[in-house]
Amino acid sequence: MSWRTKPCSTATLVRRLAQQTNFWRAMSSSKGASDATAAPVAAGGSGGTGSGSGSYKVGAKRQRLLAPLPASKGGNKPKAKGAATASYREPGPGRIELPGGTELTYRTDALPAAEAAALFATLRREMPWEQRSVRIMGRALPQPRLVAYQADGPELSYTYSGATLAPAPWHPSVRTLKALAEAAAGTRFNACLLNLYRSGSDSIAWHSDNERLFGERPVIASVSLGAPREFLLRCNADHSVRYRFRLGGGALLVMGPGVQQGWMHSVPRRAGMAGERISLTFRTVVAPERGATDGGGGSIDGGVGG
Ligand SMILES: O=C(O)CCC(=O)C(=O)O
Repeated sequence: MSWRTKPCSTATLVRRLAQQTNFWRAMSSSKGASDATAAPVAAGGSGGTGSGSGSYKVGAKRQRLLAPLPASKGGNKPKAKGAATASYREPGPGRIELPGGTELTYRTDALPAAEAAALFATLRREMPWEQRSVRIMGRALPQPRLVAYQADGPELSYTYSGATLAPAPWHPSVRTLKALAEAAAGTRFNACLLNLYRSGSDSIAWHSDNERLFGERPVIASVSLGAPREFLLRCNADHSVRYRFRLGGGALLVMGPGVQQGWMHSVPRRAGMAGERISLTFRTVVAPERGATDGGGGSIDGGVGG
């Protein structure tokens, strides 16, 4: 496969990220407490999960909350016990310690806005996006988003929800973002699943990426481009323990070791929300021969996030 665009400078992006990483390290060690101590924001608003506007306190410091997102319109009823009373913690960017000893790294500006917009346009145009059909309880259904998959080699195929993705070679822009994600996560990735959410009607249901081909405690890093969407995280042991992040263009989220074992994540449907979003989720396939073996962490397309 050949690509039309020139990649942007990996070195510049990685240097910038390293500077930010040092900044966050300094911040988190001086702050002492993790952002996860932020007071939870109760779910509310009209039928949704809360608007997320206003401010909240982290330790002694007051922080501005995320800009409001449109409230959900039905179809996103939480199923789990305790979920009806769920409230969401909405930490600011930085290193976030989750209950249970795992952690996330969250950045809102890993890429400058102009670069994020240019990368979105390139990948929107040049990726071989496909809408897959997945088997849910014996029925074939179209996935509510488009996907593309790239990896180091053809042996790194990825099977989930009963369908196999054969890897394409790296697109230069994806390779650039891989270097950015690797610098943030401190690990090497050999595969990337890209998701294209065409509007608020596209989504990804509660799931964890704990398939055995990713090994015991995988690190997964995502880069977001395009329109902002909510990314939700909930604790397997207590579904009322939840976090919400607003992943706008240029945001980066690293889910550290253990997150896929103790938590599920989703990008819920937000009917009426316009704007396309691309997420690039970088992973390391360690056991390609186990590609078809599900780790049992929930069906990626079996429900609606929310
Ligand atoms: O779009 C996102 O940020 C999440 C994607 C995701 O959960 C996945 O690809 O497994």
